[in-house]
Amino acid sequence: MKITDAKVFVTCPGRNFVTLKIYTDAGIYGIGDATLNGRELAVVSYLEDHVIPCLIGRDASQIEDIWQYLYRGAYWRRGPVNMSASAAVDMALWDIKGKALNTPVYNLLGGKSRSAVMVYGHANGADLHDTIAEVGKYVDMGYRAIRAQSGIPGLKSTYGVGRGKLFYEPAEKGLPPENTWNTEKYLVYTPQLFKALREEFGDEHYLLHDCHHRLTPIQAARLGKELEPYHLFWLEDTVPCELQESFRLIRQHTTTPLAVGEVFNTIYDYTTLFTEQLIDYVRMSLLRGGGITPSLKVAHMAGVYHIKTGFHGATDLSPVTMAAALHFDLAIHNFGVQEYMRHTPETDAVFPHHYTFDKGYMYPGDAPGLGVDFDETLAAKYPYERAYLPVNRLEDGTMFNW
Ligand code: CS2
Ligand code: MG
Repeated sequence: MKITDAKVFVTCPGRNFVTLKIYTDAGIYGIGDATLNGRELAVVSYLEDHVIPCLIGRDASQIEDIWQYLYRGAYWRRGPVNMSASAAVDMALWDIKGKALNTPVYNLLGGKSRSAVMVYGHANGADLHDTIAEVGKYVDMGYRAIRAQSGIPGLKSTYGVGRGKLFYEPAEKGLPPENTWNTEKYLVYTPQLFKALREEFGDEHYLLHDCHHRLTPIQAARLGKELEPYHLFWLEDTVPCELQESFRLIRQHTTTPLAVGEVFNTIYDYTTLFTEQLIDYVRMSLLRGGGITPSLKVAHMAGVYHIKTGFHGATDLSPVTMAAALHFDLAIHNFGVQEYMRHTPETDAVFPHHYTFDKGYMYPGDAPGLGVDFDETLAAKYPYERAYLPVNRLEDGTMFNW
């Protein structure tokens, strides 16, 4: 089965998505997600100008070889643009293989290891009262696991709290907006928030929280320690993750479970974190990590060190990545939880899919391949709109992390 053509589509049904469609001489096509939030067009060019010409004529069934060809063959390894492009190709090829063999992708990955995929939703509130109310909505929808983020008293706006309920969208149209940050205010407030949440909802639900890389190791240690009485499911991205060794200090001080990896893109970003058992959950998305093929290796290596998966599933990953993640989550042994930020109805209409949500769990469905499609005609009605993630500065103007 030879690859005959591949096309890239950019659409903005509320937010930008980049989609790759690979066609074969068997009349079967596959689709992959190539969306890189705020840098979408770089991946479009990488695919159109540098990847697609090398794909034509290759055997679509040779998924591992094509992945290695793109990774090793480029000479310039790693990086979010390169790996997102490779991920789109990889997802599309798994989709094609599933359709060719008339079976859902989870069957090709070893079959079901569980019957359902536990997901966590995002409860975002402007303040403590509002956040309690938002968590309550997720409790009512039947979620077992809920991430709580809140505006900080004394700070005008906070990344990760955002506009829109249920359809939280991190990027903003136009040029990057700026937030102002104060770590001390955040550190004082966050334990109060989780105390209030436990008092309101008891111990039944898993609670999660994302620090968005804003702490130093000793601040992360302090927060982890102060959150211990509220036994979080995980504390995510405490420090900027380039320095894996910084987790040694955090780990020494707290038993709060740690999750890391949404900005990582290869297995080499994890070697110290895994081998020294410095984290509990690996967060990389299938999209940022180069697709299903390399992510299987990351998950398997994590499993050796008692580390589970909790893959990224934000709205800036299209329903194609969501579908691929659900097949993956169903199949691997060391699955922990899957992030699920709901897409808008406009996005869901552009990407008709078989996956479903029921009482805090998701199911990829049994359609052959990934079970998600792309409506080109509808997509064409939503042209690309420039949008960026906000930037963050300290109160004195110093450029800071998210
Ligand atoms: C967040 C994301 O889902 C998460 O945990 O960190 O909202 C992330 O900031 C965006 O995906 C960035 O594009
Ligand atoms: Mg995050």
